[in-house]
Amino acid sequence: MKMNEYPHAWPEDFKAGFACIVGRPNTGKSTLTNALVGQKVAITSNRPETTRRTIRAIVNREEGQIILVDTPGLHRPRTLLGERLNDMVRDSLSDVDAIVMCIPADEAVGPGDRFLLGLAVAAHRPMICAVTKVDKAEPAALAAQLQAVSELASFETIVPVCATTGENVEVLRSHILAQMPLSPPLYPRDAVTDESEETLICELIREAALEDLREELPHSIAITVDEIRETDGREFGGERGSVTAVFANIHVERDSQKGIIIGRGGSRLKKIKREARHSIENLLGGRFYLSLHVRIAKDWQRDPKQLGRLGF
Ligand SMILES: Nc1nc2c(ncn2[C@@H]2O[C@H](COP(=O)(O)OP(=O)(O)OP(=O)(O)O)[C@@H](O)[C@H]2O)c(=O)[nH]1
Ligand SMILES: [Mg+2]
Repeated sequence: MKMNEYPHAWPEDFKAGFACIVGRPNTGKSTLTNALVGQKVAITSNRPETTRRTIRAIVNREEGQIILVDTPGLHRPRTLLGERLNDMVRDSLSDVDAIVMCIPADEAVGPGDRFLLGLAVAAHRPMICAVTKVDKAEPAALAAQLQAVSELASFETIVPVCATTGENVEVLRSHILAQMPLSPPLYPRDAVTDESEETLICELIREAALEDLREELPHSIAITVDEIRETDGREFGGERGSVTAVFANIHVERDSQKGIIIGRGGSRLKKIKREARHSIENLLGGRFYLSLHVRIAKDWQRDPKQLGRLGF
């Protein structure tokens, strides 16, 4: 490798490009994205349809840079929101240098995978298959799944991977990088995402709010931010020193849901605040103060006007 003479030099054979991560809901796309980056950028949960916007997360290596595009899980839409989420997946397929399709090791390949595969094939990009959650399958079942996947399409490569233990994550990273074109770095080489502070804050608040929720409630939650400003901690009765104050709203669809989010004596909302602040400080650094308001946006998932206001 011959370095050029600039202070922020990169090798002449440096590669950089985009790879989107696609798959059915809950297949481990966002967990895998974070594992590939080596830091939590995308939110995750054990509920399907957690990811609601494409999130760019950046993998930096000596020999290259991969901009991962984590996408919502492709599913059969039941609401206008669902249709918008699927549109995001379709759009991202056409704009990348490689497609990483996630199929879990512990679930049979089904019509949802085949439908997505059809879209991916039509995008004419190199495709890699990540067989995710290998810790959840016995060796024989995993072998059968790898066989089934290999018969599905002509993937460049198939990598069994476990995002939670890190097994084979480096192997997958190298295979993705191999598909990237020769290019100088596209982002600063210490960046982990190019999402705005506001987007990341909204996502992390939603992740905290999703925890422990059941039934349809996770789908009913949306977050907006009214204001982010720098201030002194004493303004909110905290310690002296600079603090970023965030004023945000948690939108739900019904009055009964509002009560669940707030919890008895406000206990649940307090927990959401504490956990969201913790993860925001971890990702963005510095001290944060969060003010969260729970509001009702009736049936927003089906209402084009409200969807627009909530950023979809
Ligand atoms: N056991 C195990 N669980 C995993 C693994 N990867 C992800 N999970 C879990 O699977 C669930 C879904 O993970 P996500 O990363 O949110 O899945 P996703 O595909 O991004 O989901 P959507 O954004 O809703 O489409 C979470 O509870 C994860 O902790 C893995 O390698 N092993
Ligand atoms: Mg996700």
